[in-house]
Amino acid sequence: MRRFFSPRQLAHAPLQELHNGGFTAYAESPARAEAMAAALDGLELPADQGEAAIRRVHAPAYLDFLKTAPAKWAEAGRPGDVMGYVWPIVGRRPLRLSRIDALVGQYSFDASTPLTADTWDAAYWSTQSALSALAAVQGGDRAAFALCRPPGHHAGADYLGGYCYLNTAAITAQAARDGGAGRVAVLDIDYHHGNGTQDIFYDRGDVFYASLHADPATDYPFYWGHADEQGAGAGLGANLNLPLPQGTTLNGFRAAQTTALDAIAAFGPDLLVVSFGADTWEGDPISHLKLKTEDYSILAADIAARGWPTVILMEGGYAVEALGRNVAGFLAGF
Ligand code: SP5
Ligand code: ZN
Repeated sequence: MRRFFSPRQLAHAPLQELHNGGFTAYAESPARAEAMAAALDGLELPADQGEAAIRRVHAPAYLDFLKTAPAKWAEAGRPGDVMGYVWPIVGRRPLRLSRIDALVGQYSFDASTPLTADTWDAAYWSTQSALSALAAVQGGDRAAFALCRPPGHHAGADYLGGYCYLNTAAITAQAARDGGAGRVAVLDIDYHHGNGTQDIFYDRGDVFYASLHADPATDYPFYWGHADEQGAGAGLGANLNLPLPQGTTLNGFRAAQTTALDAIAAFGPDLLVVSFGADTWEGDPISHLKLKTEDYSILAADIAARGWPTVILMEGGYAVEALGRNVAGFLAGF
């Protein structure tokens, strides 16, 4: 299986995130990608396909914000990384504010996703890795992998959050649609609900979103990922959330994944995008599921057995020391 990664994805390195009332070291560190890259042989550099596919998903004003916020922050005399402290509530009036604090509140939903001067470039190359993996599958490969970092599934059309800036899965799914795939499914098996991906496709019937994740009643991102979120309008029935209790082991996870795969089979996709997170591992420092390293090859084999052309994208996973073998095991199982 071909696999893509650019070292330019490493430069993004926020110092800290707000967590439980205090600042802690940023969990989504460059060391994650270095550990995965060290465990995977044959990594290829992605081609530069430009911003067109990104602009099919993200709002122009949001992309301008990602590119210009670090300079505005520095101009305002602020130290450290860009981070919001005031957020508009849902249903905000469309005010045209320009102060950096107002902008970062408008375009984000948490205080654990700082922007640095290197964030845009790293996030851009993360999307290019995803698009190169898609190109390999469009060219006839059975499957391909992109070592996406920063991750993407929490980012919406016009907001960042959850360590995510550009939604690689949504960009890939939309690019597949634009490339001729009639129906695309996204299977999200990161520990967290992919609220951004859900939001982007919520009212569409051509992209099916299915997610296994820790119950948002107990886990981030809290406000999305509940079982009653089933899509709207033309997308009603094309969104499937399968919340899992903390402590779930392989049997429970595998059964839920089979439920998701059966629903995707009924939808009948031409292409599958997998948002793969290794933060479901038993030793993950910020998560509470109990998958073992050897479980990942079993889960991947279950997905592969369905036979769909598949683009696998990296999302979360924060146990740096175990990340390489967990990802390598998943790809080997596929
Ligand atoms: C892509 C992805 O997995 N995003 C997860 C975002 C979760 N953020 C909320 C949890 C914050 C936990 N912070 C722990 C910091 C330890 N230094
Ligand atoms: Zn996650």
